[in-house]
Amino acid sequence: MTDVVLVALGSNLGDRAAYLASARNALALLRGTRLVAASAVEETAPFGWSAQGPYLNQMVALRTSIAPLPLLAELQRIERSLGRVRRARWGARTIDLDIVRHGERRATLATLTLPHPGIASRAFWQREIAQLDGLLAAAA
Ligand code: A4P
Ligand code: MG
Repeated sequence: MTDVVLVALGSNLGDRAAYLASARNALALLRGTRLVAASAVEETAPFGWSAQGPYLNQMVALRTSIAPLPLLAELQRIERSLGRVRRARWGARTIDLDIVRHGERRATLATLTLPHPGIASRAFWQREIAQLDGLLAAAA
């Protein structure tokens, strides 16, 4: 049983494009997982805390058998492997990986909200989701 999962990538420290590429590679290597589509990479102005540099953002679609909470743990492991240090919420980071959608699943746990509540307020996520939905429909 696999689900289509959308994962958002964001980086605003160091070699941002290289962090996105390393994260895509690590996601594609997860057990029981294929990376099936990727949106364009977009440069975006920071929201939240404004005294930080611009982000490169991208979203990818995975087909995976990994359930939401173990997948969140894998994303946090990848973040750590790419040098992410948790400082301020919404502060600068080498890589941030968020689960935007996990199939049709809904969750309101302390550690995981699905779908991600940021969808409504982030125009760049809405553009990336539209791109991925188009790519997935064309491949179906
Ligand atoms: N968490 C809950 N739901 C989820 C989910 N669906 N996916 C929890 C991933 N994590 C989820 O995240 C804090 C906690 O959220 C996690 O421990 C997890 O249990 P974090 O990655 O530790 O910290 P964070 O990223 O600073 O907080 P958060 O709330 O994820 O921030 P965002 O929403 O990711 O914002 N500006 C631009 N232009 N582009 C960006 O990508 N990103 C941020 C961070 C700020 N400004 C930005 C961007
Ligand atoms: Mg995050």
